[in-house]
Amino acid sequence: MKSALITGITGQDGSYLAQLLLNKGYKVFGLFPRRSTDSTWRLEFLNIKDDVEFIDGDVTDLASILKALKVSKATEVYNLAAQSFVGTSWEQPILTANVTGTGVVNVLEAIRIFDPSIKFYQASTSEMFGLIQEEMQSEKTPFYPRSPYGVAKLYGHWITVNYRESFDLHASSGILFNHESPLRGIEFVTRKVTDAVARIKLGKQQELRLGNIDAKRDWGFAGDYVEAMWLMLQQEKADDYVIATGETTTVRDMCNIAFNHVNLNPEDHIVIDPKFYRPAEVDVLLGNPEKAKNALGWNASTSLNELITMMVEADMHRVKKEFGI
Ligand code: NAP
Ligand code: F7E
Repeated sequence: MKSALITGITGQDGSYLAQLLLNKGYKVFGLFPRRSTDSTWRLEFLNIKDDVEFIDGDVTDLASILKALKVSKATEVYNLAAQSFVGTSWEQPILTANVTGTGVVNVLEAIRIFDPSIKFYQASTSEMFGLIQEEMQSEKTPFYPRSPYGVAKLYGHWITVNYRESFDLHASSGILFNHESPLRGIEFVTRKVTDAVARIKLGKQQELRLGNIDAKRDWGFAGDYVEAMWLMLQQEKADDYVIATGETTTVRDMCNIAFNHVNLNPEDHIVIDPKFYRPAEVDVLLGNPEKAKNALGWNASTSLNELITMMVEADMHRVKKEFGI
């Protein structure tokens, strides 16, 4: 039986990836940082919490990663751990650098020391393109990060490339554009919107306060994107791939989809609040997934309409349950 170790297993992608790997017959281990409250709700939602094995550890603690490699005997390591909220990265830039940046080299060093034949996946991001240098971003587009998060991720990306080139590690970097789901954290804009839409529809909230609704993102479904991570580690040679839908939409239009689904008018509820503006914004992102399509046979199979509808429905269900409606 193949074993895999996932850092960030309790996050959105970690949970979907764990489910995918379990379905493929892997034994799945998760590096589990200590938290004072339970952080396993996503694994419970997918009904897989008891099927994965947690190993105490943190990506800022090299010794704990080494122990996790030893205990799990993993042949594939997926490094998804991060302080991943862009807004918070201006409030906690050093923590973001330590976890999202230096955390990557800790995992790579652990692999290099323990067993360099272990395959490695790094969760890179379209945030590295930031102030875009080309209208459609591909693996060849120069980077220009715009947040401490983007800067930390850029280090993670290049150190992955460097370990591949220096030590011949099977280390791949997936440059994933925004991907969402009913398991998305509530602070990210899609989930903030779908949760608010459900609460407004059910009479539990009146307004939705947002920042820059002219920003454009290339949004896909997380369930589709974790498949691409796995595919990268099944290739003979490690490489870097952009994972995206190839379509971009404003936050405003994404809101329209969510509100329209439950017959509400967004203009009656959205309030622009400068509190949610960022010190430096990424105005537009649009990914070119051609390489992944050709080399991995990967395609984004969920439209933004389907995705947002799925999220609104899930939040309607949750809010009804919360209020016993
Ligand atoms: P997420 O929901 O924020 O999950 C992050 C995970 O990392 C959580 O399980 C978190 O645990 C864990 N973590 C945080 N600090 C850690 C530490 N010091 N040691 C070990 N684990 C730690 O993020 P996601 O949306 O699933 O994204 C997964 C990865 O892909 C992240 O690296 C993110 O930056 C990257 N990415 C995401 C997107 C996207 O659109 N979703 C796009 C491109 C790249 P706690 O919850 O207990 O803190
Ligand atoms: O913001 C705008 C905001 O926080 C999207 C992370 O997974 O994807 C994510 O980063 C856009 C931005 O995601 C609000 O200014 C307007 O332009 O949902 P978000 P993100 O910053 O794109 C990348 C690929 C990652 O790698 C990250 O880890 O929406 N926006 N009003 C708002 N955003 C939020 N959060 N809240 C608002 O009220």
